[in-house]
Amino acid sequence: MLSINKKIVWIPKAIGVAVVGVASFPLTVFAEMEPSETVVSKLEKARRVAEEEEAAISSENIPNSNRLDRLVDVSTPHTSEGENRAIAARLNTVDWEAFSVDRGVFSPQTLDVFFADRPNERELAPFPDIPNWTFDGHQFHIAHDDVSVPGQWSAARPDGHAPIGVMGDHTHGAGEFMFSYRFMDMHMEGNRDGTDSLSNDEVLEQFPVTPTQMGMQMHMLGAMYAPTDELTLMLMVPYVSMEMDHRTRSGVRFTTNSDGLGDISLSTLYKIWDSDRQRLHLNFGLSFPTGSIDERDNTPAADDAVLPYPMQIGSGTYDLLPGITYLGQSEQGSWGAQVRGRVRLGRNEEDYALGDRLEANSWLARKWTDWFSTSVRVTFRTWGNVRGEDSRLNPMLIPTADPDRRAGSRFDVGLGLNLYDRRGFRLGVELELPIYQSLDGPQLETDWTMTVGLQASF
Ligand SMILES: [Cu+2]
Repeated sequence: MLSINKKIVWIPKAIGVAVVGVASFPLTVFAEMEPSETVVSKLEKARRVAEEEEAAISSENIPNSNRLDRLVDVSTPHTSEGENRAIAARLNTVDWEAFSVDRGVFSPQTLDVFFADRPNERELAPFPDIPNWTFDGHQFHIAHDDVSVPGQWSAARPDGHAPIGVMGDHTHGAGEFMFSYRFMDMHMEGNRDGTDSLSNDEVLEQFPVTPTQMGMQMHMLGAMYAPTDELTLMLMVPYVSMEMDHRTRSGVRFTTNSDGLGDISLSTLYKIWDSDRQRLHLNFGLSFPTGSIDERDNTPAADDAVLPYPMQIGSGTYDLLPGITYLGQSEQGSWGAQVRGRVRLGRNEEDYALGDRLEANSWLARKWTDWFSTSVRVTFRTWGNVRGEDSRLNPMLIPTADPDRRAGSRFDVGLGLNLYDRRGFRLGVELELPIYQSLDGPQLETDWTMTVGLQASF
């Protein structure tokens, strides 16, 4: 049986609350370990009663075969991931029906676990939907998107994923899926040459037209699947919309818009190291030219004019996406670093290629509770000028049409928070603010980038 010196108390949920009476709760598996009434407040009981009624509706779905005494194994610490997986599997086949007969009252739908050393922290999770259970001799880990193993990195915590603005930061355990949605909002206002700000009038001394501000919104759908513990596949589908405001020398203001499906990418993430709560994986992806490079809009110069480089949705090229990611974790928090590149292969149909890009990230996250963490990230980005030239554009008219005024580099600081629900849902928010940027200008400077994302693992 569960070893008593571990002081684990399993509190079964009651189906027949009405029959047994609220006052009889909590029933414990082991009579000698009954927690005091203060552990479960009256409020908590009332909430449970409501949950019982819900759970009872679908309570026919009871796993069969093994006896509860299979739980005996989990009181022993296990060190290998394989052993823990085996235990996880066994817990999923416990005969909760038999348990309920033995103990009188039990709902198979939900399992509550109290830790004697942390009596106010209750682990509540639906059962038998949880695929991964582990026990490290001290506490239970109820993990949905990864198996939590002592001494090893775990995704089953709020800081188990990087700040939401980081892509391809984590791999998954074999057989896991993840779906994600991110919304990114970027605002650029004012021009800059090198690190110096330029007024609109200063830009208009060099060009007949200047961009004054630009907004970019991106909806990014992501899917991840891990065929093995080492290999994770990732698909990313962006939808982009952009808006750019301009002023001409004669004082005319106008706005151009573009939107559409961006460049879809398919990546592989390959874990090459996993020990001492640290991980390392290689990122390797390919971006496909699914985004348009023929976006047009009306301008004072021409109706239905081809829009300049930064207003095009796609690159028009196949891009290689190499990278390497390092992750580390402690009880209090996590950290990581990632270097990613985007290398354009050849030139597109208009005989140009956007500049290659390099992005280096490092972040530090503090886990405040089991469900909440905050993060600080520093990112360095550098990108090149356009190679070749889109012959449909006039680079003398506006700086955004000049292939040699596209490069730059920037340091950003990102402040983020992650919320985690142990059923496998996450919500992340991150605000990135530039602390340094140097641009081949005149070029619009970035003011802020906001990313909000939802992730669900199965
Ligand atoms: Cu994922």
